[in-house]
This record gives sequence, structure tokens and C-alpha cells, in this order.
Amino acid sequence: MNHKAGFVNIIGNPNVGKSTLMNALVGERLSIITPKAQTTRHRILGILNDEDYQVVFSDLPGILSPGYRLQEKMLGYIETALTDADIFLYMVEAGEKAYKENVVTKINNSGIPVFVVINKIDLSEQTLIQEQIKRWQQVFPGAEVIPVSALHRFNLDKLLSLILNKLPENPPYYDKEDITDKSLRFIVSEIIREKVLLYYKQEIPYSVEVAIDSFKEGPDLIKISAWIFVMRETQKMIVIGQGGKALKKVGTEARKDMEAFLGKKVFLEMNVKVSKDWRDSDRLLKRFGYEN
Ligand SMILES: Nc1nc2c(ncn2[C@@H]2O[C@H](COP(=O)(O)OP(=O)(O)O)[C@@H](O)[C@H]2O)c(=O)[nH]1
Ligand SMILES: [Mg+2]
Repeated sequence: MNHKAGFVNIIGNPNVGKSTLMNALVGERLSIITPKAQTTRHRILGILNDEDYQVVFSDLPGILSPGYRLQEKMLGYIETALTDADIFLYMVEAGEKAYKENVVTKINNSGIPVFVVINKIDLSEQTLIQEQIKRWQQVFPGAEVIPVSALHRFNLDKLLSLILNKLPENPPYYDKEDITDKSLRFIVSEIIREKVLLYYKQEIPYSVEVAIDSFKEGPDLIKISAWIFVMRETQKMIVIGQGGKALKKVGTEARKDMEAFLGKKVFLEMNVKVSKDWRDSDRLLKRFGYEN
């Protein structure tokens, strides 16, 4: 068999399980996952390597109508991903009905193979799933519709074999050792952001950005120093919490996940800083890694 390689872009509404699916398929915890919409803000590649193939998955933000510059960048990643796929995975969750007409039309007119992945079928009745399959076959004529549970890894082998069938013959695009295009710094900053999204309510998750100030790897220990940016003084107080308690909890949980991911002890130091308009500042967004 000749070597196969290609880009598989995962498109869908917020919170349907795109990041859960990519992590499950790649077998690594690359993208952060929370029950909140807009957890994923970047395009994150997850690379699945085998002797005969390389599947380059793109995990993406959920489809959204931008309200500020950061969200415009997020939508920009989706727009690019609508043009550079070898295969689309259009992901919905069981029971979902809404879709953006313009996105569906772009995919249908592209001539690029698409699989509609109905996720979270662990929460749904079998008869309802059959109805859903029919419905999405009408929205994406000619597309194969596959029910899965990304969380419980149900039907993922089937999905992967369908993907491999449609994957074009190409030499690998990335080193076969690579599992992502993102740096360790990026992944650890995302781990902190995941804990912030999980532990704080209301507007805080959407007001926070994390930047790694230093990442120093010693023989037994990795020393990481991070900034947590918020938009207002009051948010800073909430993030730190009484006597620093809230921030300490975030730090402890983040450190544990970092140690599991990096396979080494981690010393994590975090500071909170107010930056009023970071979500609309091109300069800061660039610094936080939102290119174009
Ligand atoms: N019950 C169930 N929950 C899931 C499944 N896949 C993802 N989730 C949950 O759905 C939420 C959103 O998942 P996430 O991967 O962040 O969605 P994304 O916004 O599309 O990337 C999280 O709470 C996941 O644990 C699934 O197959 N079954
Ligand atoms: Mg996501």
C-alpha cells in the first residue's frame, strides 16, 4: 500500500464534542475540554501516525457569530479550515437541529468528502438516532452519517476506518514523531485555562487568557511561570480568591494535569494581571498566539 496522508478538519457548533473526539482519535490530551462553549479558541492539530498513514486532524473553535476581535480570529480559523481539508468531519450532537446554512453550503459545494458525526449517542435513544441519521443525510446529501460517543470511544474504530478509506495518497506532512503543531508552552497554558473555565463562573472564562512567562526544564523538574490575564480589577480579585485560595486550587489542579502530560514533576507559579482590552487588541492577541 502506498502511504496515505491528509488533513481532516472537524467543524461544528460549540460544545458538540469536537475536542473530545480529536483527543480520543489521537490518544493524547491535546485540546482542553469543558462543558462551556468557546473552550477551544485556536486551530489545534492532532496528528495520528502509523507506518502507512498520517492523519492530521484539526480541532477548531465552534461556529460562532463574532462579537469581538478574538472571536473574529476564532471564526477565521474555521474559514481557513473550510478551504484546506482533504476530509471534513461535520460534528453534531444527538438531538441537535440547528446549523449555519452558509457553512453547510460551503462544505456541500466543496467536493471534499464529508462525514457527519453524530456525537453523544450515549445520551440518546436508538430510534431517535435513526431519525437523526436520515435528517443529516438530507442536509448533507451523499455524506455518510456515523453515530458515535467520543467520550465512551464508541464507534471510533469505524469512523477511523472510513477516514482512512478516503485519505489521499501522500507522503507524510509532519515528522512521524509529532503529535501536534503546538508547543509544550501552549499546551500547559491551555491546561491552566481549562481549570479557569471549570472553576469560575459567568464572564470570567471569557475574560481570561493565559501566557507562559517561562518554561525551564531541569533533570527532575520543570519550572513554569504563567500570567493569567483578566479584564478588570474585580475579576482579578475573584480569580485570586480570599487569601489566594481560588488561585491555589487552579494551580494545584493544573499542575497535576501538567505532570501527567509531561511525565515529570512540575513547579508552577502563577500571577494575575489586568489588561482591559486584550480581547480586542491585535498586538496582545498576536502575543497570545492568535495569528491572523
Ligand atoms: N455524554 C457525552 N458527553 C460528551 C461526549 N463527547 C463530549 N462530551 C462532553 O461535551 C462537552 C463538550 O465537549 P468538548 O469536546 O469540549 O466540545 P467542543 O466544544 O465541540 O470541542 C464536555 O463536557 C464533554 O465531556 C459524548 O460522547 N457523550
Ligand atoms: Mg473544543
